[in-house]
Amino acid sequence: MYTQALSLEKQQNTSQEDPERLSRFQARIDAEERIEPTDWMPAAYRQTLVRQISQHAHSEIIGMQPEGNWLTRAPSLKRKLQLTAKIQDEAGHGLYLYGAAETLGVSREELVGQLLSGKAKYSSIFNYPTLSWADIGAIGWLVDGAAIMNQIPICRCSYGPYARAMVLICKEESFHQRQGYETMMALARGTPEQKDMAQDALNRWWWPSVMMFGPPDKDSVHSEQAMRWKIKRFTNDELRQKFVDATVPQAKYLSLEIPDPELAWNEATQHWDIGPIDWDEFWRVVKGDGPCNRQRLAAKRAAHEDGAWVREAAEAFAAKRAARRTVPIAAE
Ligand code: BYC
Repeated sequence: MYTQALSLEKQQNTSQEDPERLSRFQARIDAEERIEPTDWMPAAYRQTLVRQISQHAHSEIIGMQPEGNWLTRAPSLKRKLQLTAKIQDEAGHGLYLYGAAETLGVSREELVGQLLSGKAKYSSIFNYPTLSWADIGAIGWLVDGAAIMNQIPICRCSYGPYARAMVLICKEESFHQRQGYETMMALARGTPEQKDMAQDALNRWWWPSVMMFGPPDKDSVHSEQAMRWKIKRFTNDELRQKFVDATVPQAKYLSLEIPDPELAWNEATQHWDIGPIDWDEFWRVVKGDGPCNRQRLAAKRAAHEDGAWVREAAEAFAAKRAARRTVPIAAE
């Protein structure tokens, strides 16, 4: 179906820059209509979605690695089960999102190839190491907390398959956030050493989580157009502020200190002001020079190679089944 839609679009592409057609498309977006895979869409809208959805999928897949690091060392059976389930959820999110990207006419092989070659981006946050068990709590609390803040509005994205995929994903992320916060709460109320672990994890994950929302609005190259197309509903800075406002009271409740001496309540704006963000660090990590970028890609490449036999077996099985299905029809 999607191949048909794509070839139809190729014919239509000749008139793609047709201003009337573009304004009809924009009018549908403005009227909050959902765009579906077989609908006409500007090539740039398609490209923006493929870029964003595939980066999102890669992030879910690479995001399994820092957490996977603690599976064998979780402090109890209950914690191990929780973490296993959470990591499985992330894998599911990745597959859902690759599926949503495929509706735009790009194959999963191509997208995974872009990740393995280092061409595709994934979230900066997953290039930081998980040094202690408390990091698992901090990831759930802060990283999933940031993810929810960013992703709830995507449930209202103008592109149907992405918006629908986000509904289930957000429900699960919300559960992950609670699991992380509860882990932090157990540590923060535990022994002094456990509380120190929780504080140390917050110290290391706070700024990378704040950076997750992307560059400041003035440097965000895609925001303006993505907002016009209602792919994004809030700018990077707006979402970052929402995250800070929601998280500061949560840290207070844990009696943990956010590692920002300039953090202050602003009576005039009714928001928390934060100190300067180290954007040099952000861009270093995004460009491949974070603490774990090489390790993450190497692990993904090795897993992909090790899994070649599974893909081959699945293909052979599918071919066998297809051949079986054609026999009775041929006999008729
Ligand atoms: N890391 O113009 P901008 C998760 C790039 S999954 C790396 O503002 P845009 C979770 C950006 O791609 C987390 N790169 O871009 C999973 C662009 O470069 P390109 C992922 C970043 O797209 C498991 C350039 O900077 N979430 O939460 O309008 C367990 C300029 O940026 C980052 C999603 O993917 C970054 N942090 O806005 C737990 C959500 N930020 O592409 C949790 C969907 C920016 O031109 N994605 N860049 O080469 C989005 O909402 C948007 O794509 C972003 C960026 C807000 C991330």
